[in-house]
Amino acid sequence: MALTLYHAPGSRSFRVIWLCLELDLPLTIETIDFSPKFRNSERWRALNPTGKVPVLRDGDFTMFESGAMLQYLLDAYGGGRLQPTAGTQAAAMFQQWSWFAEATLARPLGDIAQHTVVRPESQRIPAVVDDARHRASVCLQALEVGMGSGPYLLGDAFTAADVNMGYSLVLADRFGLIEPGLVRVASYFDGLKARRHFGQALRL
Ligand SMILES: N[C@@H](CCC(=O)N[C@@H](CS)C(=O)NCC(=O)O)C(=O)O
Repeated sequence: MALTLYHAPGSRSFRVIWLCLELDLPLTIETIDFSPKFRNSERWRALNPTGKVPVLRDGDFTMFESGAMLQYLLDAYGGGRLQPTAGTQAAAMFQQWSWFAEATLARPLGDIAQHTVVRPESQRIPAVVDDARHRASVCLQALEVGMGSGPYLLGDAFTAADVNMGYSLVLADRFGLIEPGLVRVASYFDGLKARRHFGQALRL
């Protein structure tokens, strides 16, 4: 194992750092220049053809997509920790919430980020932000009614699905979307934030 994460503070690389801390896996972190110029460079595109962050290396193996990185780390080095047994209903829920976190909830959150922070001001469209805030609220409401009584997505067991969701909730919180009515979501998020490695990962 020779894990290197190409990281930008505040980005989805948080998921990989948090999981490695929870699994006690040794990880070298290289903080990259998040500017569009660097991310569009040939050097970065060779590692991640999408021009996005993060990238994970394990020796001479390289991959992008943060959720897939988590699955790789669990399967290669997790020894059965932080994920349910494949083929069970718990594993189906693990997949449901992991995919929901990135493919459904993080989509509108990404649109908000693009049109408030990432793109140059001249390319930002306020109507996209309004629409994305609405779509994100619908997703958070789905989490509120769909997640059960917790404390984690799969009940008592903390899993990597919570790591996937944790970053999406960091973003939602950053955009002021965890509103007072989202009682379960707020208490779930508080529980994630109370984990020692959450704070440690966020500070890197
Ligand atoms: N689904 C991808 C999303 C990657 C992504 O959107 N990364 C953001 C940072 S968290 C980024 O690089 N944004 C810059 C851009 O899209 O221009 C993943 O989970 O790795």
